[in-house]
Amino acid sequence: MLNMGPVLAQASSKKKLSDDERMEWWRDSKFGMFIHWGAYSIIGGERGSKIAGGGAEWAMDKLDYTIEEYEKYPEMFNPQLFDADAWVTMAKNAGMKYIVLTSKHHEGFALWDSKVSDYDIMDTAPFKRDIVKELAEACKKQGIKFCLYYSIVDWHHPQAQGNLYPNYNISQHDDPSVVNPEFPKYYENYMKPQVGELLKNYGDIGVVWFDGDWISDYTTEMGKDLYKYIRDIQPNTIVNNRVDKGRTGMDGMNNKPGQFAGDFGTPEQEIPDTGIDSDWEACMTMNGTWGYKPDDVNWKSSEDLIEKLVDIVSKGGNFLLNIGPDGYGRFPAQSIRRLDAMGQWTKKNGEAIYGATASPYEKPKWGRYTQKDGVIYAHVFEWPKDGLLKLNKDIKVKKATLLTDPNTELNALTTSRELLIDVPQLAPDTTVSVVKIELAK
Ligand code: FHN
Repeated sequence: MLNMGPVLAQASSKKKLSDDERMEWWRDSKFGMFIHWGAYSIIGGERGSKIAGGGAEWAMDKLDYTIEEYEKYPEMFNPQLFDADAWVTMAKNAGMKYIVLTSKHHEGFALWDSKVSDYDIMDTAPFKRDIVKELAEACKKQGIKFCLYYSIVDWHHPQAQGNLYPNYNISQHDDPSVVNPEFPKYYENYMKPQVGELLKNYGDIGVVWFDGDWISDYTTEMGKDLYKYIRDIQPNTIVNNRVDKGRTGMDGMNNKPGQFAGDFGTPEQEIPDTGIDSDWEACMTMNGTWGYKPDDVNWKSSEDLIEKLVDIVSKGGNFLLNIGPDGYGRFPAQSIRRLDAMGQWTKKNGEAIYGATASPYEKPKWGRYTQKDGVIYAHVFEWPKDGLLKLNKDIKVKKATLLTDPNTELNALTTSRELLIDVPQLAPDTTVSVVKIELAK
């Protein structure tokens, strides 16, 4: 029996909600933190003079570790500087409303006290602290939704990684001509029970975020079965579309609505061109890697990340922005600086983000629109040099103000071609400035 502690023990089994009610908190949240953390965070994408290309969480594959060689990293995973409360506070201060932690990535190492496996934080690692539990408690205390990522791909489990079969290596997981007949046993006796542990022992789980759906061994029958299994345990949990086989490439959208299980699409490292009439969440890295990789200095600027948040919300999506903590349990300083900058912006402009949706108007050249409760928010990326903001003429203004200065009404004039709003010469924000337009009935 796990000692869940007082906070999680209070987790309730609430009444079953309708789909719209179930999705409501997630749709309103708009901004979440992805955390890629595991034994790969010690490796940092480097092995001798070799640097892994792309994501450092793929170190086991990219740097050619055998299972035995790789096992020594979980055996030394001892992140003494891990502080769940501090992580949650950083997410919260950035304006994020939920956290998705990689409970087990492709490497197969579980960050919680799994009774199904010894390849976990309690039995293999010297750390011997249940990371999932600590983070779940910290989220609950600070009012952030706690969510878990789980990888279907498992390079460590003998029935999943397929090395038992001739000419099969971990990079060939997506080759349909290579079938691993042992995989269904891994699914039934290992993967499903592990997912069950996560849903039964850590209180309410906001989202279960699967990954690794592309491997040919995993079937749509398994996906539908898993989705039902999860909702039977926690009826109100939300599950991403990678639980099944419906996503298309990296765009993550479900191309056949209704045919596959899953509650939302998961575009990865990209933002759709226009709004999409279904739930979706774009996940993205701050540099070019999900797992910690000091060699990667390709950081997106804070301004760029703020614009991406706005762009996504203006198209009806959520933004899941990644952090790759190091092997000691620290967020990279570059990530912390970007979280701070996003927090300063969301504190001033959050009204135009949380609970907002796509507007019916085409995106303007100078920025984006969001809308909520009879208000259009004009997010201006490029402040007009002539002091005249040109908007869609169908927007009927009752009152226009700067979001950060509600007492100064701005003059508005509709011409035959556009709506003109007279704005101050100087942009109120150094990144995205927001003009609030209350609509006439
Ligand atoms: O292979 C993974 C990758 O490491 C990372 O976890 C991302 C996050 O969406 N998903 C994968 C590929 O789709």
